[in-house]
Amino acid sequence: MTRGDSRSLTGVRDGVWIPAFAGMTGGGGEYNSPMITLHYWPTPNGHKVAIFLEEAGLPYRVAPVNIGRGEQFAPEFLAVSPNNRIPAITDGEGPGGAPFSLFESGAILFYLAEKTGRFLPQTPREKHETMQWLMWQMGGLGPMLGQNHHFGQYAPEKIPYAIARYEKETMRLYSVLEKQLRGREYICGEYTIADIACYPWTVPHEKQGIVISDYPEVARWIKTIAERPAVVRAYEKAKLCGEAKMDDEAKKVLFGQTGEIARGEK
Ligand SMILES: N[C@@H](CCC(=O)N[C@@H](CS)C(=O)NCC(=O)O)C(=O)O
Repeated sequence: MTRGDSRSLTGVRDGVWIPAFAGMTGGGGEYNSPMITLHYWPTPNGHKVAIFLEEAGLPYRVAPVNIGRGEQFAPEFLAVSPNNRIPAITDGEGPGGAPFSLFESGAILFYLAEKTGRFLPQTPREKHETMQWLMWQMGGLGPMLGQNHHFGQYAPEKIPYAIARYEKETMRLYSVLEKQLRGREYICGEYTIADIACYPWTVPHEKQGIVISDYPEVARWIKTIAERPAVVRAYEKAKLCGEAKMDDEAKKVLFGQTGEIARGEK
């Protein structure tokens, strides 16, 4: 899919999805509108923010960024997300009412939770516990499962040590989650941004080498979240972007990145 193809998404369903970068003015994005713009591609980190926005019922629009075709290097997108990664948001009504943009899904979830007063407990103890599990996802579950996907599914060479290393780490992390969920409906008791951050990474559990029946609490938690109407809506809308295909071109874009590319010198 090229940027041009993304534009053909104009107007699909209830008007919240817009073509990539439509109306963006440069220097940081869609600042003419008070509505939140989600810079998005249907991947686990992208799903997190779409789930939050659906759960909170915030009006938003989506700017698809086809990371398999290099759209994350467009200057308009880099102005919002200098790390050339999705997700990112622009909020026409940020802190103090001024336009604001953010990248890093954990920071975005925290921002949206504070903005809306949803999915982050207000009492200090519960709030910090939720942040602890959010950080666990950002520093552990996401990156380690990402390496599991890389070496198990995408790497051109099958490296047994790397595959085993990340499969073992995956099993360890699922076991930690399993223990935490004993006696709790959600990770921190009530449904929070910690669940929203972790869930999308556990959806492809089979591909991660996980036998989900070995983790009955995690299986029960996955099913509960999958059935939430907002989660169903987020995944339905994700299909409008198409699939995050890992074809040869995508592998070249995603796995060939160097410092020179990040500096815009290549
Ligand atoms: N820590 C970041 C990770 C974001 C990330 O890795 N995004 C991937 C998709 S899941 C991406 O945009 N990849 C584009 C690239 O590698 O160039 C977050 O949680 O937002």
